[in-house]
Amino acid sequence: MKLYTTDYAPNPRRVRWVMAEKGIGDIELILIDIMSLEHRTHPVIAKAGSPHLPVLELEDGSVIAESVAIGRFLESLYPEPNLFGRDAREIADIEMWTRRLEQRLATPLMLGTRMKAAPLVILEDPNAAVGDYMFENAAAYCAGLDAHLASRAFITAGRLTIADIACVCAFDFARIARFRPDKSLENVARWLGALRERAKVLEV
Ligand SMILES: N[C@@H](CCC(=O)N[C@@H](CS)C(=O)NCC(=O)O)C(=O)O
Repeated sequence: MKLYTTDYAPNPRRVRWVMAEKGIGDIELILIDIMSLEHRTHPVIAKAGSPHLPVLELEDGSVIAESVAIGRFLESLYPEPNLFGRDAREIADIEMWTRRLEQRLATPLMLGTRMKAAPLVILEDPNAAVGDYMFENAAAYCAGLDAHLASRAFITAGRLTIADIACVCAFDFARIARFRPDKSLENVARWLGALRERAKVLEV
């Protein structure tokens, strides 16, 4: 299999993080130069029906897109360590948190960054007001997340899951547009610090 990926982008990084957690070493990484818009004309990426990364190409030449869908596919091939849930209840909780955090936090952070970060003008028409709105929404959600994390080291299930990975990748990406969770949110800071350290060790 081949993973079409790119440096610095949050969604491909989610998949590389899943691969690192699971010790997956037999998927070839194909580096795409997103800043020269290589992804918009690449024939394999075109098969996914949307010019976005990551894309996983299977041995039969078919493709899977969407970072969480790719992660879920990899989990079925490489079950350990479990990142998507071991039983019905865990699967539901992890899905609930992943979707909630995607909609309320990760997407506003990623879109806000695209609207505000000067180098990304190649990909997006910048609009600082829309970017500010996205960041204000993400910042407001962070307060609730801080309360949730007061008694937890991870978002749910008592261990690292795709919900943590999806979120941390968005927080890290938003640093290029200078988004930082409010300093008073100590639980978010502790959680982010621990997971950034983990990602550093895994080199993702
Ligand atoms: N929901 C998709 C989002 C994919 C996406 O937006 N990828 C970005 C990189 S993080 C991209 O390829 N952008 C290219 C562009 O905007 O032209 C996923 O989770 O994989």
